[in-house]
Amino acid sequence: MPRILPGETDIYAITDAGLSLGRPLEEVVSALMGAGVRILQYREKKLKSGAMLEECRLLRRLTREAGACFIVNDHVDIAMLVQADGVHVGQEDLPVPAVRSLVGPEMIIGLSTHLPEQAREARSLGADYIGVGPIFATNTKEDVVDPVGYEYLDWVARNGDLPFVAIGGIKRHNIAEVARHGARCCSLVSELVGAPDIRTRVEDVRKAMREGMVG
Ligand code: TZP
Ligand code: MG
Repeated sequence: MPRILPGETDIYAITDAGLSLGRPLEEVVSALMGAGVRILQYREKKLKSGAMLEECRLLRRLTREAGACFIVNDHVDIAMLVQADGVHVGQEDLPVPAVRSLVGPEMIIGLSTHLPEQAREARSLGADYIGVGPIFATNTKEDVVDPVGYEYLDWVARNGDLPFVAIGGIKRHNIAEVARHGARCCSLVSELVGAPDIRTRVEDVRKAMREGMVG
């Protein structure tokens, strides 16, 4: 089965247990997969490592069955243990070259960036794609940096040399505009996992994004 990479498909979903309206992770991720989402990141800041490992085993199975790319946030060890497709790190996490030395040449490494200098550096560090954001203010991430707005997104869309994923405060009402600024892959947390009807929400988000891509 061909591997889908971040940047190659419209929606990149990220889990958040606290925003999932009390529904079990399996239900949320099954709904995302059923709606055709093909990139999923496991992002969990509260659980103990053993519990995270169990959840990632489950998500590895669900994403594999759906033919989706599975990425683990922060936890390189767990990504390796469950044979995830990738791992995503921030500027304050383990440096990308150190992650690469652990995971080998095949695993996808994503790096969050907020500035042109960080985007320029990402390829030489060995990242395969970059996160670009937060585009807008968001309450989902606790230690989030100030919104970068469209200026940095425009810069990456014109000058970037890696696949990129826009993130931060992206909703169905603003995703067309984000797409108009050059994003071809958008990462959403609360807008997807917090939807009462996830399938309909994915359809709505996708439709809005396509409008931005053509308009
Ligand atoms: N990294 C930058 S912003 C963000 C992360 C993980 C959270 C985005 O969440 P939401 O709910 O889509 O604004
Ligand atoms: Mg991190």
